Amino acid sequence: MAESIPKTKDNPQPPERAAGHLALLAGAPAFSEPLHVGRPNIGNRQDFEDRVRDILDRRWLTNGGRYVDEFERRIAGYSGVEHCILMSNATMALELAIRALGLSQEVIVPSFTFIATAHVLQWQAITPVFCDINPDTHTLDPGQIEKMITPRTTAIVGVHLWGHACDTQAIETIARRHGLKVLYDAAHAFGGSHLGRKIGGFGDCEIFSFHATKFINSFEGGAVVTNHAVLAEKLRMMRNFGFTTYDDVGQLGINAKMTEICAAMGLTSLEAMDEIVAVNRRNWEAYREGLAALPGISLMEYDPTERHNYHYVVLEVDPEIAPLNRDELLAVLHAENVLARRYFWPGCHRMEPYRSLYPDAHVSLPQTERVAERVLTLPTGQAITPEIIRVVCDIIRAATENAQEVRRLMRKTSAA
Ligand code: T4K
Repeated sequence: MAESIPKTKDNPQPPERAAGHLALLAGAPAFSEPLHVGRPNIGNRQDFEDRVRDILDRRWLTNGGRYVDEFERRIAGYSGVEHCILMSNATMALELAIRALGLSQEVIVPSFTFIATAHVLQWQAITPVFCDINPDTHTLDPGQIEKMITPRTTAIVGVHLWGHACDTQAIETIARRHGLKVLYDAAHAFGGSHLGRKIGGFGDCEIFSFHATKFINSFEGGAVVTNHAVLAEKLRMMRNFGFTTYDDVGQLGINAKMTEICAAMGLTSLEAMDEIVAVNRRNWEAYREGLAALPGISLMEYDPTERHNYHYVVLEVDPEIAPLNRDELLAVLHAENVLARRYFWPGCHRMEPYRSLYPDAHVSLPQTERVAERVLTLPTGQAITPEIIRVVCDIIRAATENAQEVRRLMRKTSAA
């Protein structure tokens, strides 16, 4: 059993609020404490504490160990792949996978993603060639990929954003045609399926994140999953300085090992997986009901024929139709202590070093730019209840119904 949610200041319970009573217009915020988007799911504390005690008793803290081994086996088993190589975080996992696959020169990647996906390439002197997305799925648009391929292209990195799988069939057909490697940043997608198969076994390898803010968390953590034994062996060496035996180093390596305590948290979190999915799904459905029929505001759907972790509640605000645009709505929510986030605005290509290095990248990214201006992610997870969601939805409804007044006040505040 995952822990129940105590009514503490970390899990604020909303007061009753009259519709139209917005903090921006008058009065106190709806929530006395901030409602975060990435509040971690904890799982069974007793099981975690028992594991920590065992780790301390056995004095085996890192460099492999019982819990890392078990977490690796369980991730591989769940994802239906032969090999799982745990790492200190998904950024290191991506970086090592890119190096182990021998990528160089140019790699095609979306710009609408967390900055780590681009940084791991640039960090290794590989040019991230930003490719546009499909506005319906927010993942790479296969129709745009071939336009970005040059003789220097070595790979395609797809991102299963929000847990929605990329069009793997189209991507892999293109990759085969041009002799490119394929890897997937599946940081958001653990527990999901695609074409009836578990996410994890697509492309040359896939990368999961187990960061605190993710569906399954190990405080910090990540993994490469793959069916390629040689690649797996190389990655195991690379994450441990390249050691092959106690005394010999067979290749260049680094320290990207996961600790035992992180694996203990990961296992505890994994054991609560079904409950977390159920809560995430319940929350997503509560938002869908609460936000139904609001002009220009839509909740991103999950494909009902596949498995999902329902970890992200993604709102799209169409500025042509909605009475308030995304940023105005964000300001309203923040005034109420609802710390919604505009992931992944403004797109990697609009952040450094990319905006200086590739100032024309935006020309081929019209959908990325459009989507980045519309998206808002809302708080969910085990710290969020349907009662809280009802208040968040009431705030959004009240804001859109009082849009003129909200705008007038915002202008007044920014002029002051
Ligand atoms: N690829 C993709 C597609 C990714 O989204 C990510 C990470 C990666 C690769 C790289 O994975 P890792 O190397 O991190 O394993 C957060 C996470 O730090 C990041 O892991 C995640 N994506 C990204 C989407 O979200 P920030 O900059 O938004 O973090 P921060 O500190 O603002 O926290 C987010 C919210 O969560 C805040 O409202 C506070 C709350 N929070 C956070 C932590 C850490 C808590 O309530 N408790 C906590 O312990 O990046």
